[in-house]
Amino acid sequence: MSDKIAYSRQGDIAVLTVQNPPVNALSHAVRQGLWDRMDQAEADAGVRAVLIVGEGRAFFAGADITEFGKPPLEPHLPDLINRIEASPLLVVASMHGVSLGGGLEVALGCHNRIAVPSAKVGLPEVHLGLIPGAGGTQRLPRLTGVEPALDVMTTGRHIGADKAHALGIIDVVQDGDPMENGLAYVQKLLAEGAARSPVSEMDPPAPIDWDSAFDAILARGRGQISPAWCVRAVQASVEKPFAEGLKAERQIFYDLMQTDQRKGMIHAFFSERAVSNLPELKGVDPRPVQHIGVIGGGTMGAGIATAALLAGLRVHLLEMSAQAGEAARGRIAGNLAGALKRGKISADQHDAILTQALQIVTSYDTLSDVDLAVEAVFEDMEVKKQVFAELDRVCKPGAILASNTSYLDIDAIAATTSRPGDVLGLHFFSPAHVMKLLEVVVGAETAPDVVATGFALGKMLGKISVRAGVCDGFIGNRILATYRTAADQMILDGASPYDIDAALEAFGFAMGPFAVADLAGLDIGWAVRKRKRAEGQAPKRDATYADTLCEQGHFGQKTGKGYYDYAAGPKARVPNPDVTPMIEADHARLGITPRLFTREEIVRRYMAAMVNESAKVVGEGIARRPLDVDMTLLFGYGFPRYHGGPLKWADIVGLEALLKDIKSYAIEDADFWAPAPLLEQLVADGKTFDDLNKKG
Ligand code: 3H9
Repeated sequence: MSDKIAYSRQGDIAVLTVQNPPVNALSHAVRQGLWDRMDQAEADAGVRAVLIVGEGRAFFAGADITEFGKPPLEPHLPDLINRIEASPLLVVASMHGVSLGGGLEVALGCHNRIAVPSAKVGLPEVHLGLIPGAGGTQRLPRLTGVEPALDVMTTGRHIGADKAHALGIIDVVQDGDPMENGLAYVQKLLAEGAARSPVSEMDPPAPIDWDSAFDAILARGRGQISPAWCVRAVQASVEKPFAEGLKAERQIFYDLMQTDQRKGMIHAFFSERAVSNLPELKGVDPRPVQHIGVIGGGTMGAGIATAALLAGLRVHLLEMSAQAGEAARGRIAGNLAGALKRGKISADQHDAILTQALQIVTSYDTLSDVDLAVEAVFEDMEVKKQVFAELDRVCKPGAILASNTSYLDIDAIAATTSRPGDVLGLHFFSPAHVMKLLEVVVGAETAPDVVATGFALGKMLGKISVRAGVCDGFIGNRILATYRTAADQMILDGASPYDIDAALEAFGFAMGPFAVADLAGLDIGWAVRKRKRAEGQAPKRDATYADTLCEQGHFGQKTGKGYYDYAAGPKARVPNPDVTPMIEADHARLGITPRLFTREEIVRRYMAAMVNESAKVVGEGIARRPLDVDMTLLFGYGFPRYHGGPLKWADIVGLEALLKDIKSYAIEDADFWAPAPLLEQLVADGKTFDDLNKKG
């Protein structure tokens, strides 16, 4: 019999304790164990009730995601839950930690539910490209009504015990030990002679306008389909008898299981966790970091300082003058006010951060005690070198010196110090207290415990940290530069920025590249292009329409105009009519006859450029694994999660066909479209990018 479920007797109560660390996922062994222990309890003379309780961190975190995509093994979770619910014994769930997905569905199959106040429940299957598939879409609406149930399952968010109680999901919330609470609750129910109350026997809730709800949720999903399908499953709970509703849910769940979106999202789930799990850091202890110095209090420096302060670190922020320091304090105060408003910190924490944890300083000498200093000054090698010379002079031995540069050579920066082993890049994304990505850029001399500290700091700040090697732009900006160039080249060939944005927004990006450029500020790209031209690295057909926009003072949203006109507000963009003539001037200058691009062709070229450069980044060891690229693009560049990342997407659409496309584009521009050797190798070997992830 499965050792995942311990069986014990407490008087007339059989206690089933789930022991499947780390999070009690409902694996095959757990399902079988629960089934067998239910049989045992029903055959055990004198048992009148069953208490199900989880050991360790959770009640249940849901179905075992590692089993998805493999042939399902009996007992299936919906059958197990039906079996629990149909038991003649009174069955009670005592919940703590999380009860998610199938975990909540098990609880809904029990006759009563008690939870500790810190418990959280949710149906997050949509984040895996699925819907709840073990009765959640049928039982939850019977308890809460349709709209709250749809909110829970289409957002996938976790709900605290009190809210869940108010919604009718949990019967009792009580502080204390889940086992003791559960036993006392079952005893009380038995003493009161409480009848079993299967949720499936409750009346279905009132209907809503299903088609409008489906359409609205589909539109909100930006191409992701599973949230909308929750509506159809819940509709079945209202319109069909329970058993038929379950069948409808099962069919939708099964259909979604076959989709590429499910594959992409499950890849994202595991990659998000694997990305900071580097074999080279096994057994390497990070250096302690409690106190950091931030050099520069502009948007980026203030964002980094905010992230550190919100994580409970002390921050010395250095600015060049008292006035600039006050401006930086204002930016941080603004960020913290936002955190207070969103309930991320209390009023007391907010005040303590501003009065105690944050110090604005104007002299490098005050940084002598910091554990780590990160500079976020102007993106210029000479300026960076001066900053590092000062940090090298004042920082204590063992302090880590980090640069937030987006492009510049960390090795060259490190070489100007007496301690290159203590130097690394920590590339945050703006706004740094919001964006999840952190590139930990490892130089040739960076010591392993310094790398480990970069990852430990990322974890403290709640970031997804990715290891990157040194090259122009590291992982993310290097790939961005290439697919942006592909977009610019398409414009030269005849596509409009608006067609390109529309095609990529339909692909699932929140914003197309030209809307993003407007948001980030067109001056950034302008500076890069000027630098590249000065270094002799201009593309063969060098477009100038974007420079013309900048020369006229249009830097995007911050000046009210860029590719789009924002006169009616940042969200109400309309194409800027001045842009098309600028592009036409490039066509005339370069002697190009523009041609039409379909949306499909736009996506295909843009993605081919992204994948090809990504493969080069992996092949050169700048990213260690394909999943490192996928997570960089997902968390820093708005890549749609349901495609899993560019290299997962490439695996799904097929590498051979992609390589064929790239070779056909190379006829026009052999340098830009030179196929990545790694991509050619994978195609020759009949392998996928994901095969390289599995090697670890
Ligand atoms: C479902 O239930 C479908 C049903 O409706 C129908 C079925 C028929 N399975 O995140 P952490 C692993 S769909 C397998 O680092 P935390 C995770 O990979 C499921 N493994 O910890 C990691 O492994 P490693 C619906 C799982 O404290 C380790 O546990 N449920 C599962 O930050 C620790 O995880 C969900 O979608 C799983 N279900 O967060 C919940 N869950 O150490 C998904 C976790 O090797 N899980 N692992 O890297 C979560 O949201 C978070 O993991 C959780 C813990 C909040 C539970």
